[in-house]
Amino acid sequence: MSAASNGHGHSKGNYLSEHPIASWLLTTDHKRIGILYLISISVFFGIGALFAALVRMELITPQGDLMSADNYNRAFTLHGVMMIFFFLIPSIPAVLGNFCLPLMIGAKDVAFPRLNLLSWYMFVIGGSLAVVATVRGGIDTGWTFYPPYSSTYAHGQVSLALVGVFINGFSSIFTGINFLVTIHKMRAPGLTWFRLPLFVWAQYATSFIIVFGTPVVAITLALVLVERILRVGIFDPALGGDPILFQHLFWFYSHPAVYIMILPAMGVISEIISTFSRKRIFGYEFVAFSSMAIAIVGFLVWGHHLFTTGQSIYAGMVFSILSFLVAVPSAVKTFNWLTTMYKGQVVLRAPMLYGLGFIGLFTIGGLTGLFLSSMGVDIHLQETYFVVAHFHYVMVGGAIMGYLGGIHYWWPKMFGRMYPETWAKIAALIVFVGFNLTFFPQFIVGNLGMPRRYWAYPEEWQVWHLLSTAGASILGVGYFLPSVYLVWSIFKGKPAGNNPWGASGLEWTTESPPITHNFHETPIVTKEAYTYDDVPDMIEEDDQPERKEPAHV
Ligand code: HEM
Ligand SMILES: [Cu+2]
Repeated sequence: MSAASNGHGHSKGNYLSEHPIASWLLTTDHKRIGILYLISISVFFGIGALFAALVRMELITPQGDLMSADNYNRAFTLHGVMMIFFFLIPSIPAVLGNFCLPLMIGAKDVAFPRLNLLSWYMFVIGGSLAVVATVRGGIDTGWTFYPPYSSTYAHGQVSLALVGVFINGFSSIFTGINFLVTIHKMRAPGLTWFRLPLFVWAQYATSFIIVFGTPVVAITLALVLVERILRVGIFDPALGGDPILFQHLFWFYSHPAVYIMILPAMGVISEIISTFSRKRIFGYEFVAFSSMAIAIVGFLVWGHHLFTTGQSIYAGMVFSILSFLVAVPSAVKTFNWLTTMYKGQVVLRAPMLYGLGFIGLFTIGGLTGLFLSSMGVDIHLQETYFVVAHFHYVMVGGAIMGYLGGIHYWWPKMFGRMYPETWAKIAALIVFVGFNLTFFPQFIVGNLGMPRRYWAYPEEWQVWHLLSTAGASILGVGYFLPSVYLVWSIFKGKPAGNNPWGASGLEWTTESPPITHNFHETPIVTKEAYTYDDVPDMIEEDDQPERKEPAHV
């Protein structure tokens, strides 16, 4: 099966070689689509971050003195909508999944390249509508769009934002279907299921959640729209509807959605830990199956968001126990990563620092989830900053750490250049410190009683908010730095070579940046994932790009 080589033997051209804008906007190359997502997602992240800064600035003082209450509501809503729907959910699958998945399984592209491009357009259109909604008056419902507020009382551009999120749902579903079919049908000869890299397993489990969950939220939000415009009673009790029904439908998707954000990050971490410990992940099969277990059990726990809605106490007990159950596969992964490092030769390069940061922060986030899953404790903590801290630990500390780790890990493959390692390490440390300073105080002030989504608060809590805002400023610097040195590296970085980390996956056997069709010859796989006997060593850390360029072809 290795006859696919002829035709593109020239090694000068790669997927970046052709420049006209149209060749990008009409591309069906999964690598280019990954880069398009990288750019558009970064823009949406920037907008979301701007509104986070506004929220934190308002909370420096106990009085609500920076914005009006209405504008504060709009600010945190836009922050949540942008970050959740247009950054966290698509980030790793759409950027790193699109770029790496076909390379990692030895394929030329995803199964449906044109559908892939369509997904990107729907994503950009959806995100733009949400931004337009804000510019034209704003939305103040919170990212959860709870009716009857969102369906009946909220003013402004709620409908437009709902349409944006709805369209984006299709983008998600198309990507999920694309990945499922690609992983089933397009693996290179010899690449059996249990030889797949764990990042591919994670994408597989994630795609499964996307395809089964997203239609539910899309239809739910469409129903809010119908109620809002046509006044049909679905969720608003004044019209004969049931607002708790909305919460069930919304969380049936949105709890699994938190795993859409975290599972891909876990996949990235598995790649990084293995590569920088130079060792097969301990208990590979357990790590692979724990992704599937999380995907399945994740669908059974949505009721832990409804403990205080008056749902039956027995239902609450079942949801509580099942929520505790999700901790098991998560703990399996963490245990196996630690065991992998324990027996490996750990090298602390930049991606590994992000990987270690992920493990620490995700552990705190996951464990505090157990507090919230205990019904009695949740009565006290519900709708407080404790919840805010919990989900930021998992989503910002976990998912974004994983995303940044993955970007740093695959960057040399994507652009063929190395970034200045020292800067990357400094940024990783700043992010870690800034993150903890921002969100740890929120556990405390939440436990003291500070409700979420309030723009003013009693004076004695100011110190916690001050710490938090100071931390957010540091965190901001930490996030900004990579955008500087990474872009710099595209133009000035040292050539990376095919496999700078001495990693073992198929993506490292082709050129950096890869040629348009990925491989000169279809690779044939004869080994398990993560075998390091016959891969080159990691290149030395070297921060002086002025030095002689290595004499590669
Ligand atoms: C693995 C990644 C996780 C992510 C990304 C995540 C994310 C979130 C988010 C976004 C919320 C807030 C939703 C809102 O806006 O109201 C939340 C709340 C909650 N999470 Fe998690 N979570 C994760 C893990 C867990 C785990 C492992 C558990 C339990 C075992 C858990 C239990 C809860 C509970 C009970 C709440 C509701 C708290 C309340 O509203 O009172 N979470 N989580
Ligand atoms: Cu949940």
